[in-house]
Amino acid sequence: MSDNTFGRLFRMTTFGESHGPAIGCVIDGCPPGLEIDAAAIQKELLRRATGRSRHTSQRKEKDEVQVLSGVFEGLTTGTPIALLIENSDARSRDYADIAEKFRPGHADFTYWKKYGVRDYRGGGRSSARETTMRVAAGAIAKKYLNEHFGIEIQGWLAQLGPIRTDEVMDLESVDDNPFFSPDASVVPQLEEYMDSLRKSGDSVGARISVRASNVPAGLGEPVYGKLDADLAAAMMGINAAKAVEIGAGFACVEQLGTRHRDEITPDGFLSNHAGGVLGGISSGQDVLVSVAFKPASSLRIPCRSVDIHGNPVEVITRGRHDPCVGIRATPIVEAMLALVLMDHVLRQRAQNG
Ligand code: EPS
Repeated sequence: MSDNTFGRLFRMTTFGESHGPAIGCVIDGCPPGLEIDAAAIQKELLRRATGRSRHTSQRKEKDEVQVLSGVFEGLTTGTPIALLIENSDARSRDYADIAEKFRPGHADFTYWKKYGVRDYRGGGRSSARETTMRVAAGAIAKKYLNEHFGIEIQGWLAQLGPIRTDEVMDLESVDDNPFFSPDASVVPQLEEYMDSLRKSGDSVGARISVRASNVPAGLGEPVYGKLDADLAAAMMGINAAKAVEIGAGFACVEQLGTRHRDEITPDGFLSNHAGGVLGGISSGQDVLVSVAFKPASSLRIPCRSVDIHGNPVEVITRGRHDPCVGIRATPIVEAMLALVLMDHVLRQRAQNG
């Protein structure tokens, strides 16, 4: 399986499967001298972890990160940073019934078509467990970006199924509820919706938004390697992502040019429909990205499918699944934004000093 590496100058290569002994990554290209605070990495990992509330997968993993290399006396040395998390609560028997069946809407169909072999336990390599490493590497990128540029990255749940959660924007409260909602007043409604969804056995989609502030102007390449193109690729590379918007996104279809253009005054821009990127290059405005996550496909409600021999079968997926994968996606979206900005900061330094 190729392409397990993300980034050009700040390169993260991940490995491992959800039900293998461990999941890990090697980060190549991290500048030396960055203080690595294992507690800060751990904090990010726990924001993403399963079992933080009854609304997510109940798999119980400590997600304790081990830093195996690249750090000496608390500082990065410029050598590869290897991170490892052991898997301790995989329950592979849940997957025995679907070892030769395809879950409609799941990657197990296309993995089989591509490789003719698949690790069916817990989705194998296609499992969202791989995102632990994005979050861990993202925590290092976040630290560098913050220390060197004052960049702050904050994500939030903008919508869960039919419920909008971004009408009141109190970003300080995002980490105070298990949904990452910026509006605390909708949390009871989210709880009720999720309780009833869980009972029904179905799943639902969500939209996550993220903002990076204090991003310097000039990041991104003008033709290939545009900052917004790299952001779109990074976000679409997250499990279950189905759409990405930068700034006004699809709303720009209905906007007139006089509204969409962000007028400029000596004191700065008057709006930010561009989402902080013009011509593929950061403008110095906040970078704004939104990602749509589909309803997950591992459901206990029976459905029609086929097995690997093409025979019609009924599929029921057992196990400890997320009825809304978007609930845990906020730290992952933040991490991918951090990884893209980190890469472009190093690329900008390489060419422009
Ligand atoms: C996942 C299915 C469940 C989740 C898992 C993602 O895994 P399993 O059935 O193997 O327990 O628990 O999420 C994690 C383990 C994690 O750390 O995010 C999937 O199919 O993507």
